Amino acid sequence: MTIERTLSIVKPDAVAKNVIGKIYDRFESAGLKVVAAKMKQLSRAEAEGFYAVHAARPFFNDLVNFMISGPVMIQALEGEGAILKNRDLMGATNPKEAAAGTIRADFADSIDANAVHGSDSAENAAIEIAYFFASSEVYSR
Ligand code: IDP
Repeated sequence: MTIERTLSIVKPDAVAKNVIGKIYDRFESAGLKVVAAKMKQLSRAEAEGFYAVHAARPFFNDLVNFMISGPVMIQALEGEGAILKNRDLMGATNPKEAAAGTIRADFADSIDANAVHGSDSAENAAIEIAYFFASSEVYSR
């Protein structure tokens, strides 16, 4: 395994539920380090740009509206196999299908309001981290 970085977002539903700390605990307990973090209310343009790959999907507008409905907590996570490890911690996109003990099984309500985002590849992780953080804001440790 190599040391990787991945981009994670605690989505508006989980911020509103006041479970940022509980979700961070999942990351840290699994050996992932928070190496950059910021709370932010995304603009419509920022959310549309972030999810541009989904622009043609029928759920795109709902997704963007949800992502701008409240502040999000954005972080870069670093650790061995961080991308897959974070996806495992998150669980399936639809919380009804998410394995027991995953973040989405425990904190998400629906496929729309599903608590967290996590990069799905090394290529996307690099793009997504750079979307939200300058390299000087990422503290490798
Ligand atoms: P992921 O977040 O597990 O990587 P993606 O397929 O990349 O899932 O989709 C991005 C986000 O779009 C999901 O987290 C979810 O919030 C939303 N989404 C995906 N599929 C649907 C759907 O069929 N209906 C409504 N929202 C969806």
